[in-house]
Amino acid sequence: AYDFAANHKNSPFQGKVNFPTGVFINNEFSAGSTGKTIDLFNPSTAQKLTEISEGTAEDVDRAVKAAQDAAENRWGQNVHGTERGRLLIRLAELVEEHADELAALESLDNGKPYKFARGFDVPEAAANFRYFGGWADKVHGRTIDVGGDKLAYTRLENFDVVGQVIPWNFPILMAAWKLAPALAAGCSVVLKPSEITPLTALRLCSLVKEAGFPAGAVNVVVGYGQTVGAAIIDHPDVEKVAFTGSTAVGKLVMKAAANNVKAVTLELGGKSPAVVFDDANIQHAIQATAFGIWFNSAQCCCAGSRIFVEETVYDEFVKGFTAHTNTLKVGDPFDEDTFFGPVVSQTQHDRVSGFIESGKKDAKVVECGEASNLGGYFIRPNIFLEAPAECNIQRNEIFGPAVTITKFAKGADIVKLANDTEYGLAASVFSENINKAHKTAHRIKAGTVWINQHNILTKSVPFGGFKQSGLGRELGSEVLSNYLQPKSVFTQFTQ
Ligand code: TXE
Repeated sequence: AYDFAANHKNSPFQGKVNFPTGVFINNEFSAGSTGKTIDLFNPSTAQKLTEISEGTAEDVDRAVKAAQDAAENRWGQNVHGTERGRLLIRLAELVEEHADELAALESLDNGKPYKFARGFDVPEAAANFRYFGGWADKVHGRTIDVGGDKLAYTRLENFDVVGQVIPWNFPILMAAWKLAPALAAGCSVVLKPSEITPLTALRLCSLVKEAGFPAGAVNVVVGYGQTVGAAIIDHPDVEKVAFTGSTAVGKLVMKAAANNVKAVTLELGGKSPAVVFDDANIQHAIQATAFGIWFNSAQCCCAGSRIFVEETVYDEFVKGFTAHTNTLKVGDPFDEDTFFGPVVSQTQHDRVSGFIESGKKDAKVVECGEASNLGGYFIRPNIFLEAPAECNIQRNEIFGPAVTITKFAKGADIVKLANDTEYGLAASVFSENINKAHKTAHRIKAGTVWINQHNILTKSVPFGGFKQSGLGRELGSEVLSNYLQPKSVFTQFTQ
């Protein structure tokens, strides 16, 4: 067992945790079919943490069969929404009961500060299970007046088996975002967590079983994208796929799903703008845009990575933003005062560092905070000033602690610049002028526009991309339609 007390004196959770292993099918853990393993690393030390059983296409096939069997015999249309809701709410309670442990595990596996895992990721995961538990018996069709001796009504029927593939930036929360609405709708699920951060999704599986979900309703196969991920997307009996990850892989998923005309929803990358007008509350805008980019070491799909500031307040903003960023500590995720943990992996460290090096050639850089000497995948925050619109760091998703701040002329059409990206996931507008703020929000092409805040997400507000940031919506009542198909029943009275 992994002993938090022995390894992390500063961890608020001091218990021991048995690392879950393998593949979870039919409410049982097992090893992958080949017996191979995947090494997991602690991002804070770059040391190997453990190894985890590697799933395969064969395991995916076993998981799909289990899910289908559940759909036919124990789940889906066999279980009324009220009971599905009860199970989801029980799962929410179990997540809350184990919140300290789950947060510590998340922090260890992903590198995010414990205080954020405990204060946001884990409670918000529980909140998703509870919220969608509430929806489970409130989803139904409608009756349509077609006149004469006829009756038409619709039923919203769940897909039997859905496949879900999720990334490493919010491991337990992404699992909850995907599982909660699918289970509320009555689908059976085969989910692949990221091979880099599978620990909390697997721990969640034991809570799914404890909550009383029938065998086969939730199946999790850990493995690589090209093997397990592709096997889920390609499987002929998986009727719908939901993917969160890079836009590049999202395009592959969409193409592969075309082979059997699978329903697809995609939540992909972004290059979200934050627009600060000179009539904003500047101190507030500084704090909010800093949170908008730096939260989770900027590993957020909706991170406000392009900040545009009206020229009249640009100097004041840059000075305040830099000073504020300098107060945010880079360090051990278990330290109470840490804001920036490491980025998630060596690969991401190299990728983000490459962007930062290229940015230094194109723009003026302000390096903030202190470089960590902890030995893990730490990157201090970098602020790039006046980067040209066409350069690498202005166009591409960096997904690490780097931001551009760009000046715009007073009265210039900033929306054109904000929209000058292939992405459209999110944006924010800072102004005390309600008319300007809302009019600007309406013109920005993005699935979410925040006014006077950035990076605020919750279970009841839909979230998803315009343009190449995705298809379909997560969260809110909107996400339920991803997992349901309407059936029309059209009757002729004969007497
Ligand atoms: O993502 P991948 P990576 C962006 C971000 C980041 C970059 C690369 O810019 O720097 O992507 O990250 C699975 N078929 N985002 O390479 O590969 C994979 O195993 C099926 C933004 O880690 O897209 C993992 O479970 N599945 C994003 C998931 O896809 C495949 C969050 C995401 O990994 C697959 C993550 C395949 N062929 C990265 N290849 C966001 N929107 O939040 C990989 N996967």
